[in-house]
Amino acid sequence: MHLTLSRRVDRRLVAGLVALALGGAAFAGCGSDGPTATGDSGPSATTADTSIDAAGSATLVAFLTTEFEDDDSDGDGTLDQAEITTSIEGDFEDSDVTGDGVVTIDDVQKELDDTGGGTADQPLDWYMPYDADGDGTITVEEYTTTVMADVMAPMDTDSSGTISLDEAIAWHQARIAEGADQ
Ligand SMILES: [Ca+2]
Ligand SMILES: [Ca+2]
Ligand SMILES: [Ca+2]
Repeated sequence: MHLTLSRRVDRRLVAGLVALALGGAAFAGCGSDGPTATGDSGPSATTADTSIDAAGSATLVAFLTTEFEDDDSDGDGTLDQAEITTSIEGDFEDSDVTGDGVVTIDDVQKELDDTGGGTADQPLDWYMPYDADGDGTITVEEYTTTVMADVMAPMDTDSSGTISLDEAIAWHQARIAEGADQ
């Protein structure tokens, strides 16, 4: 997975972020491209089904399939622990924009500088909820631990220790449905 920090800056996406994570592109596609009829960006909580529409779902599935295949380095159709760890560490490296081995508010600011501006004027955990000890620095250990606990473990619904594409899709669809509720 290649989730850039800029995607995570969107607070709605931060919750999951990760590995098979909330591809901002997929999320945005679901939210803005679908023929939702109302055209109203306000909370349209009247619809019983808050899940994404068919067009959005197809976008999500295509995105996740591509990301999944990238991470499934042995091509066996599941992500094992080694593949998951590699993916998470790759995401971390992508987030460490300054390349100093840790993620801090400086990385958020540099990402903003590189992608169109803005000021990182909130605590680090506002942008990236991985600073477990609250010291203003996200280490690869903190990042990996958080992602494993908050994303990978819940995603592995059959507790097989590996992630299937179906599990990844189901998890993301559920997160998006939650987002639509808010
Ligand atoms: Ca595999
Ligand atoms: Ca850094
Ligand atoms: Ca920390």
